[in-house]
Amino acid sequence: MNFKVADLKMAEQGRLKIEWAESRMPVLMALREKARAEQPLKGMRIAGCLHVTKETAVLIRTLRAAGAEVSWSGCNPLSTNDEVAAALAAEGTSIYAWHGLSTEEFYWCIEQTLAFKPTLTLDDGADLIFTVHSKHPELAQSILGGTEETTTGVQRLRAMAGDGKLIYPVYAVNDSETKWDFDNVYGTGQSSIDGILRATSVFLAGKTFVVAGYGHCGKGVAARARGMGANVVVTEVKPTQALKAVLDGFRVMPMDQAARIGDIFITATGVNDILVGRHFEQMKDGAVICNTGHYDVEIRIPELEKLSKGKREIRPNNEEYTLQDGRRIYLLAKGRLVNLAAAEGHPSEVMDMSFANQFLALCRLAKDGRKFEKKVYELPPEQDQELAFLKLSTLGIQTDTLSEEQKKYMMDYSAGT
Ligand code: XFA
Repeated sequence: MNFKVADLKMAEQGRLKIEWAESRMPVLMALREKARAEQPLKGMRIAGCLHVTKETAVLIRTLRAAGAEVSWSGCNPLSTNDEVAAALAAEGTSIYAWHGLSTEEFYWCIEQTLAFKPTLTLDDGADLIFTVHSKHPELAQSILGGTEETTTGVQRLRAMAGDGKLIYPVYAVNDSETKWDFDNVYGTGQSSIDGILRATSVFLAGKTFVVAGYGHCGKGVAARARGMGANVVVTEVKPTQALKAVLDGFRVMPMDQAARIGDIFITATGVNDILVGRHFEQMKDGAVICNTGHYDVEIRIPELEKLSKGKREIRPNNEEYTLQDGRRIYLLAKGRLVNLAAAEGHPSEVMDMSFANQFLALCRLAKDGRKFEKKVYELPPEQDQELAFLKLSTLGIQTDTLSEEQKKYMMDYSAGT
């Protein structure tokens, strides 16, 4: 038995979930059909350590259709969907993942995937690559390269490469425009609103909706909240970002002012202590507060606790805090990422782009990995264009193309102005 999952009997439910995701992931499906004929991953053994979700299952099926053998573990004990894991095991993927596994079990699962002597690795958070480096450096001899999905993972790998410690080449999939831009702006934008609605069922039209941080995530959330008729206020620290928010038509002010007028607050800064005691003291009765930025540090919950005389869970993912004077503040998802805790994370259509980048990165490594240095590589910008073009085609949308004369005009510097 080359798998360990919670319960194989869940496979049928898992298959339905995967099929639904497949119907929403046209780019990966198009790449799969092409790869079935061309077999770009023939002979490759891929070890993956990535959230076991229905979207990841679509990626795994694509890797296998392209000729690879695959061995998988989940990268987070809480993101594994047991039904999906069962479906993958039942169709012959060697997968070691179940919901809620312990840290010890997590590393056991990674060891199982490495026992299969991979030629390529795929990471989300770099745990697999780190395990190869620290425990099985000899495996690097037969590893052509790896990929990394996240910002944090890429940062760590760059630090390693800087110290000359990286023992095989890695593609920073995160840094592709069709990955982070679409994840952060469009994925986080929709899923955060989705989380707020599921946890509260509030009417957004006419509400004052305060977005802390106008980076990619904040920008996406602000745009979607406005689309639902909310009156959006942005808070920022960086002048260029604040100016962009102003020119995009949002009101910008310090949180000390916004705290008094907001109905709904969402933090998307990546920094700690964005909403703190003095803000809670000023908020209106009924204010809703949540976070879609960095873990659970953006809202200083201990201060909310201290200011409150009582709290109760009024709905799932929604805690009502009653302050000394009777005002109520509603904290969603305990200040953790509201789009993960109260909704379902990025929609499949968004993961389609990230995972298409993963797939093409692995194909590049299979073809040319031997020629690469032990560094962190970015994917070529042409790949972004190729994927965006594919996504547009699946939406039935065509664009204009430059004529030869236009291209010549653009390149010409002899004529002056
Ligand atoms: C769970 C993901 C994390 C799920 C799975 C089930 C549900 C919700 C935990 C994840 C990431 Cl840390 O998937 C989410 Cl019910 N994703 C990625 C994702 N988001 N990330 C929003 O959806 C991006 C990110 C995050 C959270 C970057 C940096 C820090 C935190 C994997 C995935 N998502 C699609 C799920 N659709 C059901 O496959």
